[in-house]
Formats: sequence, C-alpha cells, structure tokens
Amino acid sequence: KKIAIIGVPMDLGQMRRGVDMGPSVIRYAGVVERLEALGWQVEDRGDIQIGRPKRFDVKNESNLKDLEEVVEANRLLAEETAEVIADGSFPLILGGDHSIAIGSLAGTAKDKENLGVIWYDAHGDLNTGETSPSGNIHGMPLAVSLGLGDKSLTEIGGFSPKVKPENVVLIGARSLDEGERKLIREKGIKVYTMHEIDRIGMPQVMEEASEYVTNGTDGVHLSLDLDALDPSDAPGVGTPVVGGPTYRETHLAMEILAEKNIVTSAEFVEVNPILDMKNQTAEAAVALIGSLFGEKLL
Ligand code: DIR
Ligand code: MN
Ligand code: MN
Ligand code: MN
Repeated sequence: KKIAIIGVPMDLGQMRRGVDMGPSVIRYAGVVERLEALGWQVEDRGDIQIGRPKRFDVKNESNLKDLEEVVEANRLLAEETAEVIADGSFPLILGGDHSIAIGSLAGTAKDKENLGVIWYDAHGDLNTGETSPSGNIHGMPLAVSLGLGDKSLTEIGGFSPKVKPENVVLIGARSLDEGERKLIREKGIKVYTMHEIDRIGMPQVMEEASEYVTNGTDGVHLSLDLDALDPSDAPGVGTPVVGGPTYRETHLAMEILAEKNIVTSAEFVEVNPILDMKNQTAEAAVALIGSLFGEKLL
C-alpha cells in the first residue's frame, strides 16, 4: 500500500506566522522514515505553492482574511489530493493551518457521495464570515465543507457540499463560538466534547465515533488539528486551549482507528515551530501518524 505525502505550507488562515514551516518540521521529525519502517511505500510529493499577500491579515468586506491566496492554494491542493487518490495512494496532508482542510476535503470527497469525517480539534472550525469573531479562515473549513460560507471557498473543486452533517463527528471540542454552537444544534452534528471524553473515556468515544462515521459512508477522512491535544503535550500551536486529551489518549485514539482500518485520508495541521518546544509538537504528530498507520511495540 502506498502513502503520498502532500505538504501545505499555509499560514494565511490565521495570525501566528510560523505554521507555514509545519510540513518541513514534521519531515525533520522523520515522518517518511517512520512510515517506511512500517512497510509502507511512501512518496513525498513536496509542497503546494502558497501565494504571498502584500500585507498579512487584511480582511475583505466579508470578514475573510487573505481570501484570494487561501482559495488558490486550496484549489491546487484539491487537484493534487484527487490525483493521489486516483493513483491508488493514501493522501497524507501536512499543514499548515487548518484552512487547508477545504482543499483536502474537496479532493477527497470528489466521487464520494458520503464521505465520513473525524474532526479531532479543540475547536469546531464551523464559522463563516458572518459568525467568525476573527476573520481567520482556519476557523471555517468544516463549515465550508458543509457548503456554508463564501462561494469562492465552497465552490473549490466545482461541487458543494463536500460532506453531509450526519457523516461528521467532532472529537475534543472545548472552544466553540456562539455561531458554531447554533450551527451544531441546527444541523444535529455529533460532537464528543471534553465532557464526553472525561465521562466515558477515549476508548468508548473512539468505538462510537468509528461506528458513526462508517455508517453508510464510502470513506473516512481524519482531520487532526494538533491543538486538540492538551497544550502541555502540544505547545507548538497558534490557538492552544487548556484541558485537552493527552498525548497518550490521542495515541490510543490513533491505534483504535488503525485497528478498525477505516481511515482513507488524513491531515495533520497547525504545527507551528516558532511556538514549539524543541520540535515536541512535530514529534508528537509523527508519533501519532505512526500509530494511525499501524505502528505497534510488539
Ligand atoms: C476561533 C478559533 N473559533 C476562530 N478557531 C481555531 O477564529 O474561528 N480553530 N483556532 O482551530
Ligand atoms: Mn482546527
Ligand atoms: Mn483548533
Ligand atoms: Mn503506539
């Protein structure tokens, strides 16, 4: 089986410079070697080209920062991802901020009527320009993939929506904006907040979530924002939120997904080496990737 790695050095979806170096520090932490050691055939396809705005963080009239550059990069990523899938490989996308999930889902959902999505994140990423308190597009990719928000984003890949609300599950949520809460209620989106994780434990959460996203779906995309993890285990992220699942719990979550063998595409996003401690967060990402792809001690 083949894995194709696509780097997306995107930092325009949020305000902390440095997350554009994510793909390279995840590579330095040994992602290719780790996967090859597990017997996978790995093709590193390099990085998607990202445009540079003249000035950072300029909002347009719809409360969207650096929209043109984010759209263009996600177009390229959608094409690249679809190509990798057509080639029979597993797309493993390395961010970059979470706005790149717009392109990876556009590419992954092409020719899939019912793509399941596991959104492992401290946040909901369910804002639109109307509800976003920040104008940061990294807080919007799941809404965009559900067909909500600016047309230039929802139309990437030439179809919308990419996913249906009943095929999505959020895990690890502990910071939601008002508009996001409203949307979750309206659409009946399945969410395992930290409350449920504390109450029933990660193994039960992963059992239920796996069952949920495979029910009637034709693939499962894992979108893992490193800020889902507790900041003590993943300090190198732009928007840390205290009280998250530990490295161990997340590791277990990946191992359960590996056992169930349900994930068909994945991305690991928001690693920012400028904010990190000796590449700890990139190393955590690589260890989690190892577990997702079947690594076991014995
Ligand atoms: C916040 C933060 N909800 C926003 N979102 C983040 O700007 O929309 N998502 N950090 O990962
Ligand atoms: Mn996110
Ligand atoms: Mn997040
Ligand atoms: Mn392990």
